[in-house]
Amino acid sequence: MERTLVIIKPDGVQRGLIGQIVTRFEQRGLRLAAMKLIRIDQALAERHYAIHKGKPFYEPLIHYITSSPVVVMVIEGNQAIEIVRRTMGATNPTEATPGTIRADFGLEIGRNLVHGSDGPDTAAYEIPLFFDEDEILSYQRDTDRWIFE
Ligand code: IDP
Ligand code: MG
Repeated sequence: MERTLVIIKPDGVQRGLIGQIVTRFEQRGLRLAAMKLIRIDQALAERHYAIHKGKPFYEPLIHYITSSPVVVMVIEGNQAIEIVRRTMGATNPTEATPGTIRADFGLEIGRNLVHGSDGPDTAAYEIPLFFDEDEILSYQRDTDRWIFE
């Protein structure tokens, strides 16, 4: 099982899309291992987006992600990282395939609703930024045998 960090960004929360976005992941069969509503402060935003420091969109990105509460989740499943990324769609909603979250709910790259870790190393870095080990739950669902082969 792979774990990935997902964030419903401030626009998703403000626009009342938490339920619909969580549903996209739930209906695929992915399993929630952790979830909470938080406000990301400046220091946490800078750690989370450290890789983008110096890029032209960095300052607006930090402002955006700290501007209002977000929902953070740990989502798990076989190949969860890639499946979450493909469920979210391309970074720029203009290029995202219809049927993905970013295409179906978004228009602009700086308001693209969701974050998902982009690889195993990134997930291993990002998850502990947001969750203590005891906040991440290991459990089985009765439906798992109908979802995981
Ligand atoms: P990702 O979220 O699909 O992994 P990244 O390249 O890691 O995309 O960029 C992180 C976030 O920074 C994006 O989700 C988006 O919110 C923002 N971003 C990336 N590129 C641009 C840009 O060119 N203009 C404005 N915002 C951008
Ligand atoms: Mg990224």
